Amino acid sequence: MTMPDSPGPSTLRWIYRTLVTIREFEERLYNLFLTEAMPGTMHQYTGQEAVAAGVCAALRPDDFITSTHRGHGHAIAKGVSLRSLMAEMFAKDTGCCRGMGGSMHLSDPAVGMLGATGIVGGGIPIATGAALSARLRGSGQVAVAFFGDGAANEGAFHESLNQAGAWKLPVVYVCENNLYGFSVPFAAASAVPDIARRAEGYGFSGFVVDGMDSLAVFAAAEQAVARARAGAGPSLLECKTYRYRGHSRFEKPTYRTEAEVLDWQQRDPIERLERHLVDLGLMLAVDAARIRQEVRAELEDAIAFARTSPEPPPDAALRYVYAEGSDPLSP
Ligand SMILES: Cc1ncc(C[n+]2csc(CCOP(=O)(O)OP(=O)(O)O)c2C)c(N)n1
Ligand SMILES: [Mg+2]
Repeated sequence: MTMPDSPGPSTLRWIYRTLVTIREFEERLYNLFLTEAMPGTMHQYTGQEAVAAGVCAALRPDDFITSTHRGHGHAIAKGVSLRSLMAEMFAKDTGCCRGMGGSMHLSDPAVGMLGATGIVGGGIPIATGAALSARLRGSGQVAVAFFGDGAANEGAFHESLNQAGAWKLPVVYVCENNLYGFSVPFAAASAVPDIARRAEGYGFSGFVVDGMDSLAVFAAAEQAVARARAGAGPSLLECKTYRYRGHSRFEKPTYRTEAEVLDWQQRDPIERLERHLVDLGLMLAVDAARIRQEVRAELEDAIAFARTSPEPPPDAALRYVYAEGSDPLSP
């Protein structure tokens, strides 16, 4: 990869604020799930923020993303409102999926967020299809599939990459290798250490990226998106990253050591960008505290909105399953 220009001040500030918003959202949600009646479970993105923020900073508002079971950060970075996200967590009618999706099924087509899914690898063919749609419509849009290291061992990953390579589709595959699929270490599940290498088998390039460094992610994403938009086909970015919390809400990770967690926390993406912005003179330490307070106030507003929102009406349980007007029982 050639080195791109470094991002301008407004992009840097946007990335920083997005990192902080995702982190604060997850931390607040952790407590809400412990103390309030929130249905379902959740998988937290804490630690991996640089990937969602760095990639989405390189996208246009009308570009598409697909996400995973660990999707809160992707939704925030692509522009889903905190109010509609929080309301969705509370299963309220004002949620982005009318309270029927919950943490694992977030979507908002208006901002190009095509959906999170509980099916590991399920978003990869959807992003590939969105890229084909963009190609057929000549819209110039790019699609991004976010997925984990575990998903890279699913058939859907290989089928999608093969098709996208053959048709040079405008898609960027972003693998967040956080070293574990549930409790299974990646090294035990793959004969190759770098998922990025698999792209070669499908006729395009793969890159290993420091997934704790939002600017490294942004630089790699910017180039991959430019290639896709120019008709040069797909790319695979493997972002090496780490989740600070357990796999899901209740899990206490027994399969990794405290020392490993602490080691990754030394590379924290927020502190790293904060230092960089201070060095550039774009931010003072007091600005960091102010931004955090502003984000916390936005979150409290979103929580109050969610708490006071109505529940979906009972008859809505039968809606949105089949296309309106169709009768699923008739042949
Ligand atoms: C098709 C499918 N297989 C298995 C599962 C169970 N499952 C849920 S999350 C998960 C691990 C996924 O690991 P990875 O893709 O690395 O994502 P991470 O949780 O690390 O973000 C598994 C096996 C599932 N939901 N869907
Ligand atoms: Mg993983």
